[in-house]
Amino acid sequence: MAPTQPLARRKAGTRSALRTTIAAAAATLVVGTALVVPAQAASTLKDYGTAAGKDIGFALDPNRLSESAYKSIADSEFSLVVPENAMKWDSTEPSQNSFNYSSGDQVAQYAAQSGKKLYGHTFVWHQQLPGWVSNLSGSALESAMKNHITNVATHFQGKVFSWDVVNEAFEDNGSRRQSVFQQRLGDGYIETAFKTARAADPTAKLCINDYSIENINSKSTAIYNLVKDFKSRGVPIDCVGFQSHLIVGQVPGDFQQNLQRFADLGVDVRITELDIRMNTPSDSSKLAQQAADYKKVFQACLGVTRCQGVTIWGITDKYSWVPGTFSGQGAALVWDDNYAKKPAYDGIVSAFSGVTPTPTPTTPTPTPTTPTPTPTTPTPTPTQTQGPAGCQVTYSVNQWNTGFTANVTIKNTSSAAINGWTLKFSFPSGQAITQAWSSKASQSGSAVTLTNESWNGSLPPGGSTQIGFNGSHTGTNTAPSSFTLNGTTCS
Ligand code: G2I
Repeated sequence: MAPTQPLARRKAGTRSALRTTIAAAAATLVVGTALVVPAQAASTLKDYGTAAGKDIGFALDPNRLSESAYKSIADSEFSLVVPENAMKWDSTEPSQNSFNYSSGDQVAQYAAQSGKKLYGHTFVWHQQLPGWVSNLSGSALESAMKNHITNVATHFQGKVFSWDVVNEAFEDNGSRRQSVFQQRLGDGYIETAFKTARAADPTAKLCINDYSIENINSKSTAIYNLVKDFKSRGVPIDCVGFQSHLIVGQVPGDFQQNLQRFADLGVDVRITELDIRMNTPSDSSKLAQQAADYKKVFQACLGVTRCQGVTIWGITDKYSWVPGTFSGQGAALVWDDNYAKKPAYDGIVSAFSGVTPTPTPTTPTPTPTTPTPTPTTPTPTPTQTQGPAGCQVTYSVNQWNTGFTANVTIKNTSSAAINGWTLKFSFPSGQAITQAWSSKASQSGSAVTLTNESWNGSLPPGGSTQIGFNGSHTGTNTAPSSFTLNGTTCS
């Protein structure tokens, strides 16, 4: 999974006692200081997407950005952001002609500052529609709809590159949903909405978006026919969004074929709201199936040139909309309640087989605190739940003359959840950690102890987490030959 080559595990050479003493002293001095050498982080979903020419998006609730684990995944893993709720009608125009962009602007600001594409969601939808809209009739409703689209599109022009213009306009049987727009304006309202959006922002891509259209069925065919009709009459439409709120084990076999038939009409396609739910609680077999399902969805997009990318409807299971809507279901996203990567993450990465990720160089955030004193006695291992089989550690480095960055993946290969972990190993050739991220590091002589942060301590069966550190070496940088996790030797 990691782009860097794992160092060959060579037998540690003998080192003089003097050198060990010096290295240990150096470790004591430098732990907690920042190196100025830019480090290269492990590959992220965004890196794979960039290399494959696909956007990797997520739905953002800007209120969660104050949570550091949320923000750090948002920052590093995605190239596109869509507001989960912040640009919907009830947020942007809660009372008639009185526009409120505070939440939407927060999302736009985050997109700009984190270098992500901003996808707009959504102008016309029967849900999250303020009551005043439903009280209008006939031409007043049409004017209000046009006014809404024009104002919101104009406000975000140059920031939002693509809009869901109309959302969920069809029923499963392919008939029009009897929304207030359909009932009072008739079939033509979709066309009116698209024309209004094009006039307001001629630069934005305009999409129709819906759920349960991932396979070839009555509903997707109704949208297919609408797109075909719009294209033949010159009504503006650029893209179709396939929400993909799916169920574990039920990814349609004809997903790619369905995406392709839309692409062949001359529109872009995109997976816009992906999540794959299961009956809770999760277990290792459901999580493995979910990983295979995420892989299948990404493969469907990768197999279609006009598929622009995949957006996941959130980051952590903790904040997913699913349990609130489908009682007894959830665990639908890629990171669990504690921000640990689920097997789905590796499932997605495996969909990119053959793609060499475009690395994201990052400079590690300097540790703001005073150096962590090197403990002289080993840190006691807290009581852990440890399954029978144990753990797997992947250790890879990027190195230069006297420094290196290590990326370490810790995987729980046991059948029990790990709640809190301590990883221990020895440096064989006098290396010293200078700065660690995603774990708390201490070093005593050659012995290194890394313990979880509050947000990555839980590793479900099959779950993994990535941590990293910068270090110094004296010319030889032999990789540690063995690791223990909570006292168990890892493979
Ligand atoms: O329902 C899942 C998605 C289906 N496709 C369109 C999407 O826009 C929709 O997203 C969900 C959001 O994920 C939820 O967060 O849309 C829901 C509304 O239909 C959103 O839920 C709402 C709650 O219903 C409100 O009570 C709450 O105030 O989220 C609001 C903000 O947290």
